[in-house]
Amino acid sequence: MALNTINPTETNAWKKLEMHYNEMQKASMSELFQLDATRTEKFNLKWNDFLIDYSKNIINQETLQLLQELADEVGLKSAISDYFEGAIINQTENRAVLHTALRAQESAIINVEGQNVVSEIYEVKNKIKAFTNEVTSGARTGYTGKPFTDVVNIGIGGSDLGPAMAVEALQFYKNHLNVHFVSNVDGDHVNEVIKKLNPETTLFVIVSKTFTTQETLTNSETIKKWFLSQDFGTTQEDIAKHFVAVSTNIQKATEFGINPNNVFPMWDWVGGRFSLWSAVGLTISLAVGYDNFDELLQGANEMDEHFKTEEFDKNMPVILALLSIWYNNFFGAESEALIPYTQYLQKLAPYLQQGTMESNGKSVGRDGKPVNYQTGTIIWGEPGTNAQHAFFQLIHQGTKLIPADFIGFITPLYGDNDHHDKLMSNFFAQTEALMHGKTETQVQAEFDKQGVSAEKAKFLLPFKVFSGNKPTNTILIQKLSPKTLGSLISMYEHKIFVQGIIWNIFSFDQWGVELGKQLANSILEEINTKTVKNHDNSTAFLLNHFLINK
Ligand code: G6Q
Repeated sequence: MALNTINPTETNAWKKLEMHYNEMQKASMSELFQLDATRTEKFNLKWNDFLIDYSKNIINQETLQLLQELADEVGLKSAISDYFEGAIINQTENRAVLHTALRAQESAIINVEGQNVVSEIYEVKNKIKAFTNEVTSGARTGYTGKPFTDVVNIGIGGSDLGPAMAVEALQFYKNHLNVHFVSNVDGDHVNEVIKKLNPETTLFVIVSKTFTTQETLTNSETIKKWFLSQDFGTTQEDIAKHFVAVSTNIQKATEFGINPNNVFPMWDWVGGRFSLWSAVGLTISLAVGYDNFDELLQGANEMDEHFKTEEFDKNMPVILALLSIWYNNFFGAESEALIPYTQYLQKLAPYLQQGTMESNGKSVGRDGKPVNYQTGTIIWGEPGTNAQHAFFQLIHQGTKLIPADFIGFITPLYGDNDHHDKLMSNFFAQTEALMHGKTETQVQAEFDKQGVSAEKAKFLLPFKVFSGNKPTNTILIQKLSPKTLGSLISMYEHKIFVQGIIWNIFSFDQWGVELGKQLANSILEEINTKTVKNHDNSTAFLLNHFLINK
């Protein structure tokens, strides 16, 4: 079934939201709190180990009501069913979108073109499990009989960012294996990694859905060449012991020298940026053990069920998506910040940048016509408290409205409460300060207390005032674990989906990325043959400068 093609701006709810925005644009959150002592009770969600307090937003109950009407009018409910049931919702590539099936229970029935895919998924999961156990136990060895000590994930984009983010996030749960990632075609990247490796004890996982990606193939060939260098006494046959692949293209992987038994299949209904739940997550499983990998999937599955079954007013991904639409489309916010108060989630923002911006960075509606409203939000962020010492200035006192998600955990993994209490006091203090700001009276009172002269106070006062009223969501989770990480990622995946449905765009293709792949290939040919062909003046000038000076 095809998704509908409703222009959201033509819905009744949108028109009502525009009028409502005129009333709300000057609303003060601090005042809203003063007027309603039960505000937080109304605007928080509790589910499993998650609490989301979204009361620090420029909303009232009518805002939420109208945003939900918008979701109803664009047919979100039936779109969610289509998504989970394997309908061809990636219409421009004629594919289902079923990363949710990868974390479904074994008893689930999910059909793609009339065939239940769950048993195939579990076959691959069992293969991941067996392989992981062989590597981590030392039963599987390299060409000199030594157990593996290092794993190198070779992939880019969706075949890199998810595993890299999750391995970093789950460092606390890691085993003895050293894990490395090679993604960029920049030769300096791969050479820096090679420098740290011993060929006898290193396992290479080539992750490429297509097995045609220039960066990944170039890096894999460079590593293969290094692996076969005479000093190591390796032979062609040893490749099969040290290289495995994750791909839909078994033939190409075999041509590289990989034993077909060591190719972990994936499916075209898994989009790269949503693929960490498939065999693309093999490196995660190797790094933290299969049971933890399975817990990650379990956590995602539980969030899937929440999203699929919960009413919109209690549904975490839906509420987060609607709030984001409110700021993006009515307040004209240009970006959103994502601030995890844990160093482990330092790669969360880059990871979700791909998920969010590759999915919803579209300007043509599902009806093939250009959209006349804003889509894709820009996501950025860094862990707190580091971010506070850097770009928070602009969030507090800049000219732009930047709604922010603050993600924090109640229990620290190493149990260091001294550090954790300091960390979390910053976490709570920031959202409070962003909301209340600091008034002239408060600043003046501080000056009086400090004995600042009247003249100096007059000069400094405007710079020390904070207007406040900056919206935040506080996402407070019990503890960072494979399971809660799975739920967190799944929550953001579904937020992306909801936004794409409301914006009437196709979230699961990426023609902009495909374009980049083609363009680079034709310029490479010109660099190889040292013949600069027809380009605009600037590009020709740059290419010539590069060729002359290289
Ligand atoms: C993700 C994108 C893109 C893709 C990479 C790698 O949704 O399509 O980031 O994952 O281009 O592609 P391969 O896995 O085919 O090498």
